[in-house]
Formats: sequence, C-alpha cells, structure tokens
Amino acid sequence: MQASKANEANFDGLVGPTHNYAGLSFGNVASRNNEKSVANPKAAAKQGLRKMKRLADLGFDQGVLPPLERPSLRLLRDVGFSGDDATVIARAAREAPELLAAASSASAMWTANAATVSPSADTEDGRVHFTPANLAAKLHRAIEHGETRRSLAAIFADEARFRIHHALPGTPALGDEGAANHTRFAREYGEKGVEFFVYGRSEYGQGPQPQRYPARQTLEASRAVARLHGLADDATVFAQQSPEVIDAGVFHNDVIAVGNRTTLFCHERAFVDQHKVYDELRAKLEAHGSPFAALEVPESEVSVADAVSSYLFNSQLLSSADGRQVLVVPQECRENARVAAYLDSLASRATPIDEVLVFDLRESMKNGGGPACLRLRVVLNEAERAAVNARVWMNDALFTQLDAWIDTHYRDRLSPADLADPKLLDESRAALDELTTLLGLGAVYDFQR
Ligand code: SUG
Repeated sequence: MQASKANEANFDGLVGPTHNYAGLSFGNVASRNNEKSVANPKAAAKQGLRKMKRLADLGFDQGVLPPLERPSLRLLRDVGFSGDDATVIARAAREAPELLAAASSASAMWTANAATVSPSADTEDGRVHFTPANLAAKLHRAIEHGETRRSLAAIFADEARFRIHHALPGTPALGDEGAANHTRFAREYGEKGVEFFVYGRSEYGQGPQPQRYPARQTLEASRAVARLHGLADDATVFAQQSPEVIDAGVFHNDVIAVGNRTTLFCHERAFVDQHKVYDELRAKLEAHGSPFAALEVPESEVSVADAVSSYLFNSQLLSSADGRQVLVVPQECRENARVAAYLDSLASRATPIDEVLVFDLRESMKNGGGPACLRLRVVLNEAERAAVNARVWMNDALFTQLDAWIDTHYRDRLSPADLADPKLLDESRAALDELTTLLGLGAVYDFQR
C-alpha cells in the first residue's frame, strides 16, 4: 500500500489568564521550587505565542489549543462551595485555598499532557485516534480531560477521520499523562510507525517503583490506550522509565527523552534495561523497513540533575521541509555550562541534529513546562489536515490577533493571593469568550452554555 503524504503538526497550548505558581505538583522540582512566587500571565502567554509564530514562520505546521475555563467553578461547586460565583470563590479562598489554587491552575497549557495521539497510518480503522489523558495523579490536572475533549472535538470535528475517545477511568491503576510519555517513530510520517509508550510503574505487574516521588503513568494505562487506538502488537513498544530518575525529578518521560522519525534522543539513564529497549525499537522499526538510531547522552557529559534543571530533553525534535532535524530548546539550556557545551559540540559530531533553536519560555519553565510540554503532536495527512478547523493554524493574522487579545485581557502580575479576587473570573471569562470567536470554536466553555 502506498503511504499517503503526511506531516507532523504541533498544537501548542495558549497560556490562560490565570497562570500562577501554586506549587501543585509534588515530584516536579520547578513547580515546588517556585511555589508562591509572582507570575506574569501576560509574559507567559506571549512567550508561548512567539514560539508558535517562529516555528510557523520556519514552515512547521503549527496550531493553537485554547486554555480551559479557570477558575473552575465546576470543581469548587463539586466540593461543596455554593452561592453565586463570587461567593463560591470567596468561601473557597477562606476555607480551602489549596482547592481554589487547583481550580485556578492554567496547567492545560502543557498540551503534551492533553491526550495521546496515534496517526491514521498506525490505527486499525485508519482514523487519527485521540485519548484525552485522565491526569489522575494531580487534582488540578485531573479536572482537565472533559474540557480538553470538548476543545479537541471542536478542532478535529470530522468523525470519519478523527476518533476522540473518553479519558480512561481516573484511578491510580490507570494513571495516564498522555503524549508526554508517548513517542512515535517512522521513517516517513505517512508510513506505518512504531509507537513507544513509557510508564513509571505497573499496578498489577512486577518491577521497581520510585521511592520518593510518584510515578504518574502506569503500564496498564499505556496498554489501554494502545488497545483503544487499535495499534498492532508488532508496532508498539512498552518500556519502564528508570525509577531513580523519577526520584530525581523526571516526572514525565519527556523530561529525559524525545524522539522524532528514526531518532531517539535521550539520557543514558532514562529507561530500565535501556539497551533492550533500543533493541526492541530497532527490531520493530526494521521489520517495517525503517532504520532507528538512539543518540544517548552520558551522565559524564550531562547529569540527570542538569537535564532536570535545563530541560535539555524537553526539547522538540522537528523535521524541516528540507529534511534537516532541528532541536528546539529552552534558554535554560544555554545557562547551564555543561548543557551548553554539549549543544555546542553537536556541530562537530556526527549526530542527527542539524540545528538548535533557543526560546525564552521562562514563565512556563518555572512550573516545569518546557518546549515539548507546551505542544501536542498530531501527524496528519493532507486530507486530515484539510479537515482541521482552519482557524487554529498559526499565521501572521492569527498571531497579530492573539497578541492584541493578550494585551487586552491579561494581567502582568498574579500571586497566589490574587486567586481570591472575583474579578479574575470575569476577566478570564471575557478573554475566553472572545477567544472562541477568534478561533471559531463555538460555545466550548461551560459559562457559554
Ligand atoms: O503536570 N506543572 C505541570 C507541568 C507539566 C509538564 N508537562 C510535561 N512534562 N509534558 C505538571 O506537573 C505546576 C502547577 C503549579 O504548581 O502551579 C504544574 O502543574
């Protein structure tokens, strides 16, 4: 069968107006280190928007996913706060500020956790499959998937081409963190590929477990997603993340590894039985006629601690139209001397990385979200691309509109204490209401229904 021509699109999460530092993610070192510092939602949104624009200008297919409705009055009412909206917020601020913080997080910006996506070339029914992640490990994230599903359905609406599942049941046995623990390899995007699922622990099986920090993704969840998507056994690989690196702050696989086409770029301590993992990937890709190469970074050059603080592996590895591979890294990689030296050495080594692009994503990084966290990869063939809601593609006009929209609606200072301000709810709703028009999404938010 002739593989259809396809490309990888990246859908970045637009940072929402309530972006703040609440220290909600135990196990995510940056989130805890920056707890209670003052955030700048306007700068955060603009940093993300500039990344999208630059990658679109370089010829990459770049889309936008909208923020969710925050603060979530639905969560606050579900946990027993009642009265009008302002009263609900005032009561939550007084009696349970941690629940108000969870209800207010702009964490949906990290769309690598929005869903796991399988391209149509890999799935049994030939549709692109999406499973929104239940994000069951953290309350502020466990409330995302229902709304995320609605946004995805507004953008990938054509049911003949796109299948959007419901999230797995949100329980520890099936903890699912989405594409942050999923990589797809294929020689060409449109060919049948091998999907690589990385889990932190198994609920029912054997295997080591981290001791200090939680493992958010289970093997059982990864297998369930592969089943839902109709992936063939000879085209999937399941690997366990090394529990020691989880305990060192690697809360998702995309903090220690990134892959694209036939390349896996990772730290030497990323996986349990690392060489067996490479062998299985290589064998399964070779059976599909595709090569495979791991570019492994040794501890002696970049330690796991350096990887966690710089987010070297939370990079995007992108193929440009002329076939070169570009690595998109956060500025923190230039500020760590060992990581900077490693990146500088790429030019003189034979590696599959041809160019490095550096971005200032400081506001997101302070919550543990680098370039790769901010994007959801969706491989689309030409017909599928044409079926996507065209309003979400980044271009000059959309950039200008969103930049002005941020200027109109976003604050440049937000502290945890400010979450008690009922005006934040009104501001946020006004912003999102306008955004649904800009992106042609229809009434996706509860407050619009
Ligand atoms: O789930 N941080 C997010 C960061 C997610 C990064 N995503 C990927 N690696 N793909 C998380 O830990 C912090 C929110 C706060 O503390 O205010 C937070 O949710």
